[in-house]
Amino acid sequence: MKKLVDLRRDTNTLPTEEMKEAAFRSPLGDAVYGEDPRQRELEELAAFILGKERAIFLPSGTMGNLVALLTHTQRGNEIILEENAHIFTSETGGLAQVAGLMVKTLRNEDGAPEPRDIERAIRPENIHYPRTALIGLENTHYRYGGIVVPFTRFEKIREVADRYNLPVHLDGARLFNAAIYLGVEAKEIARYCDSVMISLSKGLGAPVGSLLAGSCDFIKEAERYRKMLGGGMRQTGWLCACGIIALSEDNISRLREDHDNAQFLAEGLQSLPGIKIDRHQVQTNFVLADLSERELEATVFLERIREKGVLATRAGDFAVRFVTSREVNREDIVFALQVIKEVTQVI
Ligand code: TLP
Repeated sequence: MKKLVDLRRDTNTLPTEEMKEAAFRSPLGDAVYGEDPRQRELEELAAFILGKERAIFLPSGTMGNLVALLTHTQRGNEIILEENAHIFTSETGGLAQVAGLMVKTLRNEDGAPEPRDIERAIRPENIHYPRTALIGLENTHYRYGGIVVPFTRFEKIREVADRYNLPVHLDGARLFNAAIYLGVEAKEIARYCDSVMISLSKGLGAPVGSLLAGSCDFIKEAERYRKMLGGGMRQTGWLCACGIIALSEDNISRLREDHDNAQFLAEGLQSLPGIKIDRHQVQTNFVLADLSERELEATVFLERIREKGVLATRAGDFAVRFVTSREVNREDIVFALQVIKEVTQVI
C-alpha cells in the first residue's frame, strides 16, 4: 500500500488499543439520569484537572462553547471575542443564531485581545447599547497556528473582567497543548476563567467528546442547555471510558511528542527554497508555511504533495498548514519533508 502521511488535522486521531479495550469493558447506564458510571467518573476527573467544582461531558467542542454562551448570557447581550476566534469564525454562527448574541471582535495576532482594548470595548450602561455580558478567549489559538496566549494576559484580562463584573469563557479545545508549552498545569490557566471547554477528540485521541467545566451553579444551568441542544446522551460509557484514558497524565504529556515533531518539521521546511516559516508561531502542534516568496499557490502545492502521499491544509492563497498528532511519527515527518523537497525542486 502507498504510504500516506496525514498532516491536515489532529481531529483525525484514532482511539488507542487501550481506549478500545476500556470502551469494550465499560459498564453502561442512562447518562441523562446520571446513571452512566464512566461519564460520572470522567466528569469528576475533568473538574479536578481543570480546578473547577463540576464538569459535564458533551458530544463536541462546538456544543460545549454554545452551552457556555447560553449559560453566561441573555439574548441581545454582547460577547467580546478575538476576531479570529473559533467561536466567531467556525461554529456556524451559533452564537447569533441560537444564543441571540451580538459580537464585538478585537484583533490580536498573539491570540487574545489586549486588556485595555477589552476595557474600551465594554459597553457603558446606555439605553441605546446592548449589554456586554461575556469575554471569550481561546488557547491555543487555532487560526493563528496553534499559538499560546501569553500567560500574563489571562491575569490582566481577569482584572478587567472583575472590575466590570463580567464572566470569562475559555475555548480550550487544545488547552493541554498550551499548558505543555507554558510548562504549567491546565488548571493554572483555567483559574482565570469562569468556564472552560476542553476537547478529548483532538490531540488527546479519544473518538468523541468535550467537557465544559465551571462552578456548581454554572454547571447546573449548563446541564439544561446541553439537554435542550440534544447533548443529553444515554449509554455514553463507551465514549467516556476512552475520555478517561485521554485525560491520563501519560496521555496528556505525550502531546509533547507532537510539539517536538512540529519543531522538527518546521526546521526541515525552513531549509527548503521558497518556504518561509515563522519559528515564533511554531509553539505547539501546528506549522504554518508561507509560500509567497516564489508565488507558489497553496492549492497547487497541496495537490503535488498529495500525489506523493502527504496531506496538509490550505491556510491562505500562498499559505499551508501542517498539524502533527499521534497519527504521525518522526519517520512520517522525514518522509513528508522528502516529498516536499522533491516537489519544491520541480515547481
Ligand atoms: N476545530 C476544527 C474545525 O472546526 C476547524 C479543527 O479541525 O480543528 N474550538 C477550537 C479552537 C477548535 O479548533 C475546534 C475544532 C472547536 C472549538 C470545535 O470542536 P468540535 O469539532 O469538537 O466541535
